[in-house]
Amino acid sequence: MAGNRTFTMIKPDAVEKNYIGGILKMINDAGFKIVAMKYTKLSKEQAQKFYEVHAERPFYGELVDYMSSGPIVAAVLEKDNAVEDFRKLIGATDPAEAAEGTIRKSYAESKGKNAVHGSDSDENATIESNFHFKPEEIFA
Ligand code: IDP
Ligand code: MG
Repeated sequence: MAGNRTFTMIKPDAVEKNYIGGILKMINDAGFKIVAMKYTKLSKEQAQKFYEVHAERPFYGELVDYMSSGPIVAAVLEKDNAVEDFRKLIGATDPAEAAEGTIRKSYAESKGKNAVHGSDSDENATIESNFHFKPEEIFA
């Protein structure tokens, strides 16, 4: 059975452009409840660890530099079928390929600077939520 939580970050490009409010509105309007949220900044070491699964990919260095370049918003979201439904809401990695009405179509500028992160499995949603939040910081 699919889990009911996912993890997101509003990435530095979207924070810089004052898109936090617009993105959170799309998230709420799509039926997700925010159960934890933090305005924070990743150190280079934290970004390296968070994106460790991509360490062998050619864009890893660029991704780590970018994700540690400015503040982000990290959040845990709750909804039935959260992981799959949130991936649909954010759209394709490359905004040029993202469907109308998705967050990346509305707010992302490029495949790298793509406005939001969304977990790709229930297992990773738990790992990524635990990376940013202690259990007592999540209020369901
Ligand atoms: P996802 O965020 O849609 O799950 P992934 O393939 O998991 O996409 O890649 C993680 C992140 O790495 C992307 O969101 C994006 O910020 C960055 N990224 C992916 N592909 C590229 C690329 O070709 N060039 C630069 N950055 C990339
Ligand atoms: Mg991914």
